[in-house]
Amino acid sequence: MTSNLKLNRWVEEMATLCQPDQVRWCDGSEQEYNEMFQLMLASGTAERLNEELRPNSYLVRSDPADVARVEDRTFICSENEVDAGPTNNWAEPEEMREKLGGLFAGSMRGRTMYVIPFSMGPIGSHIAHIGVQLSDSPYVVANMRTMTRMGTKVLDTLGDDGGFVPCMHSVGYPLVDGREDVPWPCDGDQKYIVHFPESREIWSYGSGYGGNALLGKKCFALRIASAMARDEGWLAEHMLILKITSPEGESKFICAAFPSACGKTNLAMLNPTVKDWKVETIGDDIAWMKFGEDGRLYAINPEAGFFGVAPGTNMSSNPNAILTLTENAIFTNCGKTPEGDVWWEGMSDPPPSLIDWRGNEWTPESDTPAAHPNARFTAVASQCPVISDEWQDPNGVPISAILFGGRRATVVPLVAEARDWEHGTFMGSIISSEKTAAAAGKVGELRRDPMAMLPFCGYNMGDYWSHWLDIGRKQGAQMPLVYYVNWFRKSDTGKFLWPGFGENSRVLKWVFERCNGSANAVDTPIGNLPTPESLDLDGLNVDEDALKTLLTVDREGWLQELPLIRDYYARFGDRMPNELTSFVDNLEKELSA
Ligand code: SAT
Ligand code: MN
Repeated sequence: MTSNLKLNRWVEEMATLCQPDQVRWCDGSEQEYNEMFQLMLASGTAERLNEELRPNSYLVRSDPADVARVEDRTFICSENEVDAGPTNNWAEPEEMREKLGGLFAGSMRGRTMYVIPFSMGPIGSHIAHIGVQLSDSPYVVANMRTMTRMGTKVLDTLGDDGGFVPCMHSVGYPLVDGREDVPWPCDGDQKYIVHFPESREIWSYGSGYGGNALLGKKCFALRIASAMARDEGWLAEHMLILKITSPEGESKFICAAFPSACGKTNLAMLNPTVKDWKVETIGDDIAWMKFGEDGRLYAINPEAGFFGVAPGTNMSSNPNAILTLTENAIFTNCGKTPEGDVWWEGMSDPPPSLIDWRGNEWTPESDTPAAHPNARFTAVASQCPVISDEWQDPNGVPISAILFGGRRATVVPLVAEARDWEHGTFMGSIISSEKTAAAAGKVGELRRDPMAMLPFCGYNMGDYWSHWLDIGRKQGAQMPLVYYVNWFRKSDTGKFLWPGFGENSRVLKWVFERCNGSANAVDTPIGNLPTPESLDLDGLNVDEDALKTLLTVDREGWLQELPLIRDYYARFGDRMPNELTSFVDNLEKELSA
């Protein structure tokens, strides 16, 4: 219970709607976390891992019909369709409310409704915001305790009249008419992940997995928060935050946005190969940025843990993630070794036999993977060996640079610096990854993912770009420098030209030195590119031809790409900001000159 009238009333109203057997207010304690796992052990949802190999950790297997975010079941229900824009699924809000009312009616019968108060960001930070999730899933309670600041302390901060984002969640599997419970209850056929951006509400039905169910993450911290940020003059972005420190002991903070499968968590925790430089982690997925009194953008990581993709994570791709997971971790849809530890593809040589993520016997000869490709780990950020001292600073950290990146085999160079914020907004708006292997000299089919926000922007993407431009107009010279990076350029024979991983620190170092005005660049039509001498290549084995490809402007390639950008922009109609369209025209002129 709380003294917050609005919260009490809402909880009562939702309990009346969902008809749980009981309502339980979560306090966020360790005891409560353990109790959730006792329940999950009893229901067959979770297994305890070997205490010696993986202390205080659990493996959970989901229903095969519930293994990832469901973008086609995700809706932005703004009053007007045009405010959701062409990149979101829109549904008429009143019709959707009626639909949800029907689905949630009685949806928690036979279960407990947990009240989960949580803070996105350090409690009491002026950049943080509070949400309250109601859920009938103990798995969600346990994960929310790791991923957010959760429990009684949040209610204390909320006080009598504090505001919160209501986040309604049910797995959609009421225990009625003698129906037995199952290890992973969900509604395989009917899933709805619904956002009302104007009234700032989230309603999620039918899934217990990841971003569908841990509503603080993508639903609140990105979709709803992006709409709040637009109205209130700040930024809610799908970005990691890292701290980089020079041998002289000077530190800067950098944000970076990448579409999925570009190694964002790896970059956030990278071990630099440039001598005596240090990189530390603030966040691996989301950044909220507000202006400080000095006019600079200050960022917090609204999350308190990592919910990362397990497959591919190993001691060379991301040692710091592996070390974060040594204890107190939740593993979902990973394989299980005979010794009682977890295993996933790309972790190490496959063991001779396993139980796979579906609970079946598995050997290296099996033609299905042991871990689901979207298998996940959940662990608190404080366990990361390279977590930065500032990661909980309520004032946030001042951002010097923002990186945008995609996965491009062709055209896009290793790094280009935007001339100014407006140009940087243009760069962010054209981020793309190749869907298909690109033929040499020809652009493959592209998947656009502007600012890596395609599935996460809670309103019209055209308006979102206008918001970015507005913010820059207000702050001008105080804005971070912006960069477009590409670790994935390939040769004509299909070989990666850049080694990536820890070697990406060479690009971070150049960015750092650009912010200080101490590294050189050449002005080109697509922005400022490093001179070969300005990029620290000491001890790196990249041949001269590769370097040339990585650091020159592919004029033909860019010219081929401009019509694709124009087509994409055209989708946004009159919501498309003219400034960005002008960049395409200017780029064409400069490239043809
Ligand atoms: O499942 S999450 O949305 O939390 C992670 C992701 O899909 O990016
Ligand atoms: Mn993400």
